[in-house]
Amino acid sequence: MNYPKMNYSIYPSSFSHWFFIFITLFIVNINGAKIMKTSIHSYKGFNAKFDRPDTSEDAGDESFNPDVELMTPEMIRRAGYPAEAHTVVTEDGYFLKIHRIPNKTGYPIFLQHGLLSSSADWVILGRGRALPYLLADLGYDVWLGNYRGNTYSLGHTTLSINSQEYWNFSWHELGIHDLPAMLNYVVNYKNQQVIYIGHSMGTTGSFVMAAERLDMHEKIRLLISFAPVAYMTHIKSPIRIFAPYIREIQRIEQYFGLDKFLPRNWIIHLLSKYGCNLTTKEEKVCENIIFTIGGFDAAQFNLSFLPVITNHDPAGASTKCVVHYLQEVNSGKFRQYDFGEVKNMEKYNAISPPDYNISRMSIPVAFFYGINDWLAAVQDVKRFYKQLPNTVEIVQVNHTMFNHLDFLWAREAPELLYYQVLDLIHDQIQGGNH
Ligand SMILES: *[C@@H]1O[C@H](CO)[C@@H](O)[C@H](O)[C@H]1NC(C)=O
Ligand SMILES: *[C@@H]1O[C@H](CO)[C@@H](O)[C@H](O)[C@H]1NC(C)=O
Ligand SMILES: *[C@@H]1O[C@H](CO)[C@@H](O)[C@H](O)[C@H]1NC(C)=O
Ligand SMILES: *[C@@H]1O[C@H](CO)[C@@H](O)[C@H](O)[C@H]1NC(C)=O
Ligand SMILES: *[C@@H]1O[C@H](CO)[C@@H](O)[C@H](O)[C@H]1NC(C)=O
Ligand SMILES: CC(=O)N[C@H]1CO[C@H](CO)[C@@H](O)[C@@H]1O
Repeated sequence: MNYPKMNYSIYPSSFSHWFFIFITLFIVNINGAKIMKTSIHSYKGFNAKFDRPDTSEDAGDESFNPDVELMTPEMIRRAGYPAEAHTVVTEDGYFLKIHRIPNKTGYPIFLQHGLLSSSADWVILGRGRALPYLLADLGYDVWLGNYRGNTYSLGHTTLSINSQEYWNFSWHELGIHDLPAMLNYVVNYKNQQVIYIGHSMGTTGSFVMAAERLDMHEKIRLLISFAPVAYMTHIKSPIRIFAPYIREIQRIEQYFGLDKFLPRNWIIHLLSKYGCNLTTKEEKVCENIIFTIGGFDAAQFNLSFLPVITNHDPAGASTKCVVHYLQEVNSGKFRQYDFGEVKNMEKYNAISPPDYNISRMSIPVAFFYGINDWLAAVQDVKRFYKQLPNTVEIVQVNHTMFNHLDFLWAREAPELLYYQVLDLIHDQIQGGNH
């Protein structure tokens, strides 16, 4: 019998793609820190520092920034504010930590971090500059959420954090489980509505919640979105080069269990303590690695925060969160996770995943975006905003280089962004008291 001629080879034709992606993911996930070490290693003067034994670390070492080792509540206390930590459990069993700068009589404001981030990132700018402190100074009750899988929210009622099942979530689950669990806790605690401020994946989760959890609508006074991410068609971040290979990435993820994206480990830890305390020129190396994904704005970034930031980030996330974003780059839609046709049929009873129903997102929304943002591109942000049914305002930050991370760490973030946000919050709360 004559079989149709096919292009047989030992490897499937996509093998080289596969291989490239596997190696890249492998490097990024497991050995990323080592690569950093190697590249920085080649800089003169680094060896002596890096090879210094790790034992001398804190005591009497003047090059050590005290915020490097601190947990969020300790950073808050060091800045002169009271701090609390509250634990909640989600419907699907994940333990989450909410940090709080309490004010019993204050209106509750809930802040939610983005991808590979944690509550610590909100307070890095320090007293008189960081948004949580500005809010606390005005008498608000400030709550800082932590998504599952980050440094502070590791733990589950039944699953081990080393299991694949634990890391089996995308930002869909963050939106339908994590945010409702944390916000319900705050709403019940205060017996009051909350104002929500999200950054990056903190906005994505809130959009999922607004579309899927209609029971949450009455509990949230206003969604304030910094660098809103829903549509991703126009992202400029280099991570978009992975988007065409997303199917392969998912397959590799299945086989090799790359379920946890960019884990924190001791090398990153060590690097952040000594590795990034180099000359200004050498510090650029560290900068580039951290800022490659989000874009960089040298004028707004204060290098003295670098050791603190590298120690707290990346704070851990699931590979599925990244994969779900890359699916959006390809599809041009804001929709649920794509499991592949067979499993989509099983789960959604359709070949493609369903779109999130934007017309249902009736919580009032205010957008703030930067025009140099590599992840939340202006076209995507505006397209999404126009479709939302209940909008308050959309504001372009008045700075040509303002990027994704400037929402947290820009030198002039208070002047360019936060003061305006404080006015908006004030107006909203006053408006409701008429
Ligand atoms: C709480 O906020 C009020 C203003 O709303 C302020 O007068 C009070 O001092 C604050 N309390 C604390 C403990 O900061
Ligand atoms: C991950 O979750 C999906 C459903 O969301 C399920 O079909 C799949 O079996 C899970 N995989 C693992 C490894 O738990
Ligand atoms: C950078 O941060 C340090 C430490 O918080 C601060 O002392 C310094 O004034 C900041 N520099 C600028 C230019 O903002
Ligand atoms: C989206 O939500 C609106 C309002 O609840 C509803 O009328 C519409 O049928 C929904 N669309 C889809 C595709 O489910
Ligand atoms: C934007 O900033 C420039 C200078 O940095 C200033 O002249 C201008 O008035 C600002 N525009 C708005 C709308 O605030
Ligand atoms: C930002 C920072 O910690 N800089 C320190 C780097 O290390 C030298 C000594 O090696 C210190 O003098 C700097 O203060």
